[in-house]
Amino acid sequence: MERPGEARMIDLRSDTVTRPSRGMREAIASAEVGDDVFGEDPTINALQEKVAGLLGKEAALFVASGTMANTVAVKTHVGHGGEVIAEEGCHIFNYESGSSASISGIQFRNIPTGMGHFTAVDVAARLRPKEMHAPQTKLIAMENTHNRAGGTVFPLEEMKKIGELARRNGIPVHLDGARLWNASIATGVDMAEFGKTVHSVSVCLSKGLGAPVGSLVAGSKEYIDRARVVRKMLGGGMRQAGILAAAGLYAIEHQWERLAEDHANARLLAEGLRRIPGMEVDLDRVQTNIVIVDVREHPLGEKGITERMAEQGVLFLAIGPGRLRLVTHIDVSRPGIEEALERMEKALS
Ligand code: TLP
Repeated sequence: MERPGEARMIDLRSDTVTRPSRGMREAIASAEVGDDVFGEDPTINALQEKVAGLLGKEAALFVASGTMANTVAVKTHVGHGGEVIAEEGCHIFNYESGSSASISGIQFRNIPTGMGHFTAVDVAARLRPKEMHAPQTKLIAMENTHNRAGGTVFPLEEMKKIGELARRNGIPVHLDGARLWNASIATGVDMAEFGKTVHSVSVCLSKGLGAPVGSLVAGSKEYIDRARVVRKMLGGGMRQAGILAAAGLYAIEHQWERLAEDHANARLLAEGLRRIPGMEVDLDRVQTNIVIVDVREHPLGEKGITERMAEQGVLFLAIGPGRLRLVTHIDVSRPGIEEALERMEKALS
């Protein structure tokens, strides 16, 4: 879909930058609403039911953002002083302003990985002994797809093994599935298959799906009843927010399947960027809509490159020394990607 302004500015900073499509705005305008703190917003109720079903869970709860979804999920699982096993580069640990520590009072035990996914063996080695000197393992958290690793998919088979290990040890598992929509499209595996391996899942509507706002946490009915209290405590109880839920329902129906286009565009982008001297892309990581570029050998460095390309109307992020991140999404179609590549080859070769 071509959008006005695309030729001028190509924004690949994130899949969060998308604007609601015309159909989505119509769905928003005609949404039926009620007071959701009383549980009376029919559109929110419909969205929660829909997403719970997609994730193979009994219930789901609509929240404002992915960060709030993860915060509510963690706080509902873990009391103060608990330890959470999670991957080193994961979003919960690195990009949520320390909410798990400050709001839930937990500490992390991190697993370093290259590709963003760990194994049941990695987890087993980090379970704490049940004795008074040790912090107690209270949660295992996974991320699928893994943002910082480059949109990589956490393999279902390993998730199953981790889920079994966790169950044997009486520890819950949370999945940050902000981009589980992408994982499902990339693998052909139903989201419910991933969802069944864990106790709680968060998903975002405002990433690749293209909705303006909103995330959900899903789990058992008992868990979601407790999560609703945590959401209220955090000030996240919204009222006639069905106008937001309507965008989410529209996105699931009309803008989910098309993520395959974003994945194809990411591959095109990755292959093109590799032609620029000083830019390296590990194609094994380009499994969905994120492209991580290693520019340690490029004379301009990550900062110089982002600045020069911003002048040329192509936006993306430097996410660490020698690392760039480009994300494909609904507002940049294939010609937009080709144009971005052309401008980059010209300005950076
Ligand atoms: N990620 C954003 C930034 O915060 C980095 C992005 O541009 O990718 N889980 C994962 C895996 C995420 O990537 C994000 C957002 C979140 C949770 C949080 O979602 P929001 O931004 O809605 O709080």
